[in-house]
Amino acid sequence: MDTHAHTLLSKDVPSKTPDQQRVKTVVQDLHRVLLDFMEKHKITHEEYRLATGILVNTVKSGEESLLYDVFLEAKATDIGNEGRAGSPEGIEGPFYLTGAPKLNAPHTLPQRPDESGDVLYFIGRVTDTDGAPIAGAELDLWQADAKGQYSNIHPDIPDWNLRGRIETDAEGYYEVRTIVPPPYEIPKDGPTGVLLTALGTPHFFRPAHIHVIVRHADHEPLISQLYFRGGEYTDNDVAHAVRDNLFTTFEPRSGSDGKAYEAKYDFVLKPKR
Ligand code: MBD
Ligand code: FE
Repeated sequence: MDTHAHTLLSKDVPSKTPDQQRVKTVVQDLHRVLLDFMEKHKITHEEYRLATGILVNTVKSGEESLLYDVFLEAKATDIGNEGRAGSPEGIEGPFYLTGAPKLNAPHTLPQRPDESGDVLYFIGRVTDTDGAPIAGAELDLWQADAKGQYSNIHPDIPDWNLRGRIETDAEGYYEVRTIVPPPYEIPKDGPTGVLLTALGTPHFFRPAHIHVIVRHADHEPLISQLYFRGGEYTDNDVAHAVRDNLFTTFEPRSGSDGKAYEAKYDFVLKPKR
């Protein structure tokens, strides 16, 4: 990861101004928990400086979001999913960028002429919580290439490669052609990898996945991340973010010559109040 600018673009200001009493309550409690923790373990000044150094290094290496997303994001997403109407959310991860190109039907995610990877058709339908189809819903998609790298983040990939925005048709259906992504390996040599090593992680992988944010003017946006049934590391994701209701049905696409697959997932959006 080499770009602080892109991190700034995507993780800029919170969309809502946080409630000041809520901020005070949770930050005070976090502070107390950390002080209790330091007392419990008799954290020395040397250890304290090591810890602040790790946080500084995450920023220097562009891993500040990666670190938190690997260790903490799934918990926030689970809490948001408690009692939630409509489809569950999945973790966003560190690599979302606003402003991906809008694509016209038939949709194909931007890719190099010789893009590696098996062809994948990602298809499904978007409905509301009453089952009514939602026409013109936007799916803002991003995924890794066959080497497990994301455009605009990792070097030597054309801008916006395997990132794009598509819309559902009049009956709420969508279809986009892309490639089957591989598992994603957290860099071993950055601060996140060093911490995982210290914890004795058996591997550094996340299972293959497709990221998508589904939006429609009259509905609440949905941040999702879909996995492939039977895929490697779906049982032991280093970010602990796989949930049973985030699997696509993944199968060979019938009638197509060569290797092609179809992954299907239907989204349910909840109306804005
Ligand atoms: C990813 O692609 C991702 O989605 C997360 C959560 C962490 C690292 C890489
Ligand atoms: Fe990802």
